[in-house]
Amino acid sequence: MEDAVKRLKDAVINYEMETIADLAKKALKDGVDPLVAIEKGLAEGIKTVGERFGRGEIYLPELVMGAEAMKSALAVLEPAVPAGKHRSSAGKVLIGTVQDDIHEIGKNLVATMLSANGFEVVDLGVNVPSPDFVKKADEIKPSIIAMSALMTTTMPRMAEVIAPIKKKNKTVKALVGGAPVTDTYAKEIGADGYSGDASGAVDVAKKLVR
Ligand code: B12
Repeated sequence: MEDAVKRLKDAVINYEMETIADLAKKALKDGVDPLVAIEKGLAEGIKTVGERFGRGEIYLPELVMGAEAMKSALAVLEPAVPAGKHRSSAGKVLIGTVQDDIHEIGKNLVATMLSANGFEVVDLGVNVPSPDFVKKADEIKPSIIAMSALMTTTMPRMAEVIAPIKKKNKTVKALVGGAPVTDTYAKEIGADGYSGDASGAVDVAKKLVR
């Protein structure tokens, strides 16, 4: 079983876009927990790819290939993530990746995990203009507004959304995340919660709506 997870990690690192979906299917057939396959396999693989890109060892086309490989495997694994025990809505979450940022993999994972755990999730997608977040929050009145930012340059967009939303709605909670985001930064911009991974996001979201 560990082999299957390691194999998925390597398949992202080696950009196996054609074969990785089959590997994911096989892992499921062999009884591998889809969440473990995602977090210990795919996510670790893309982390390695990102580090290589950061060190200048590989270039954008390789980064794109790694991401594409991860996405094909996710298409198989995400629907297999077991739903939480309670199906009644735990609360409404408005989620999206902030303006000028097109990274969607982590945001999608968080959205999947939240809905698997009973939250009603409205996903605005990526590169969401800050005013759109505010407008949609006004319209659907979520209990939580969740934002993802993957770049140091786009993190400040989260503050741009939190301030006006909180001004209008005193009870809405802001949950933030993404690789460069930290707990300290989250507090600085007035967010109510932060998590470094998708399972943690569910725990924090549950606490926020309690
Ligand atoms: C894959 C990837 C891409 C893919 C994205 C594909 C897609 N459809 O999403 C592509 C190739 C398109 C891409 C493009 C770019 N990228 Co890029 N990319 C990455 C990479 C390697 C991995 C990101 C990822 O998907 N990780 C896997 C997921 C599972 O992890 P995650 O996103 O961190 O999410 C987890 C947690 O953070 C958390 N989380 C995430 N969101 C949220 C939200 C909430 C509410 C909560 C609670 C938790 C949470 O839970 C998730 C699950 O565990 C990172 C490297 C890295 N270390 O992050 C670089 C990285 C983010 N990219 C980077 C850069 C520079 C770019 C480009 C500018 C490159 C270029 N020159 O064009 C463009 C940006 C375009 C834009 N405007 O957005 C830099 C950013 C540097 C910085 N300034 O901060 C990084 C750090 C790479 C590097 N080392 O230099 N990228």
